[in-house]
Amino acid sequence: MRTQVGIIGAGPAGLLLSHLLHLRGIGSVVLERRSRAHVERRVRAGVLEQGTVDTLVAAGVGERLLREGLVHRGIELRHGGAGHRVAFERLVPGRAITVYGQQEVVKDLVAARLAAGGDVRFEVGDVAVHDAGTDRPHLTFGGERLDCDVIAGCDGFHGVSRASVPEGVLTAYERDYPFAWLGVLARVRPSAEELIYARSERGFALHSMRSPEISRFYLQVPAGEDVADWPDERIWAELRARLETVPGFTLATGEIVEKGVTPMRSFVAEPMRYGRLFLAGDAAHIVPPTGAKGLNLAVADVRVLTEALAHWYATGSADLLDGYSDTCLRRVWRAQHFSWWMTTLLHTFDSDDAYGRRLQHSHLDYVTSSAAAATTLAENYVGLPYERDLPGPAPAAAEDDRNEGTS
Ligand code: RFL
Ligand code: PHB
Repeated sequence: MRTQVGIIGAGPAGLLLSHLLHLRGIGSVVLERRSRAHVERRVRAGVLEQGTVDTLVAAGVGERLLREGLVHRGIELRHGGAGHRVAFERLVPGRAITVYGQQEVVKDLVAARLAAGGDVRFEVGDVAVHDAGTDRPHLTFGGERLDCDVIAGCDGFHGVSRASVPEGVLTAYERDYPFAWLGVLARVRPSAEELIYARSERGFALHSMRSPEISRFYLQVPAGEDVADWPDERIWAELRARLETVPGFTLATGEIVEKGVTPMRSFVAEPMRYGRLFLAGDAAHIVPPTGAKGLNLAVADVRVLTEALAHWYATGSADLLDGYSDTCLRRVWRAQHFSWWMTTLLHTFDSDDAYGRRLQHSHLDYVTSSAAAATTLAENYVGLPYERDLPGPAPAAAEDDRNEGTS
């Protein structure tokens, strides 16, 4: 069997890549280890940057997103007995986020791929990458062989793509955090219109949502926590203790329909490429979810990869493919910093001494009282524009070049 681009993984990265390539007339086959029902039910991200929404809409998969997605023009930071709104409309005019579940994005993409006759195979076991360092890469799975021009590793953090790269090619940069997030989905109306990022002495809590009837919550818990130790009553009591810290706020409670513990990790593999294998999304990098960036980075990566592949097929020039990793890494590292920054701003660290806690309070006070600091948060949270993803020198360097030319 042969295709142009062999894609491993039917998460947002793999599915969107397959769809964007299709729109450029480039064929692909997507190989996914889990069942369709499983990937469509997996509860994960919820915050889409403006650029992600624009990408999905332009690709023709945004119809339900535009209808059902909740547009938010601010978030609340809650600490020290007060709530502070970070108002996007004032700080970053014209930019907003949309709350729409990742599994809904996945459902929309699967439906679009299948409607267009796309080849997406679920429950495909033992996918293996071969000869990625040559110009004849191929994949094997279940006794079959898929020859391709290039392979896209979109198989998440625990996939086979990155693991197949020979020792010494990639450099990993990482940081673990001494806590995890307990995520909860509940059948109850949201208790506020916007997301609430709450820092308390008991730990971080996040109030989010999926729809006017479904709320999504997260609690900072110790790393390695067992979800069995969190019966529903304990979850509600802890959410109340961390969120009901401002006058007049009452947490609405209801039936908990899903809960799970997610480790917190920062990770980047460089370069995001080995020969004809290109890594995209969580296969190449992980951010702690506090900045809501993981899914958005996956979308940004596959946009860049699509452009690079389209250019290669149209002209034979590998210039953009050669720039793929550097182009993506610029956005990736900005998101790494922002996600680490939000995480350290809002979580409690057992290791923190009195000095560390004072620093954190001062930082929170600054972000919630200075327009400059709040603008930094807002600009990163709603997402930086895609112009940053153009190959070539960073804007500052370009400016210097111009100055030199005119002096
Ligand atoms: P995915 O979604 O992990 O998809 C990878 C796919 O590859 C499959 N796979 C394989 N298939 C074949 N062979 C193999 N050997 C395979 N190994 C794996 C897997 O089954 C899966 O279907 O990676 P992708 O596409 O790169 O997408 C990344 C996002 O899923 C991730 O970054 C986000 O969910 C992160 N994230 C958030 N991102 C945001 O932008 N905004 C948020 O609000 C946000 N909140 C979150 C999050 C992630 C969370 N968890 C659970 C990690 C909240 C949480 C709690
Ligand atoms: C979510 O709604 O799942 C969500 C929102 C904001 C985050 C992370 C997750 O920072």
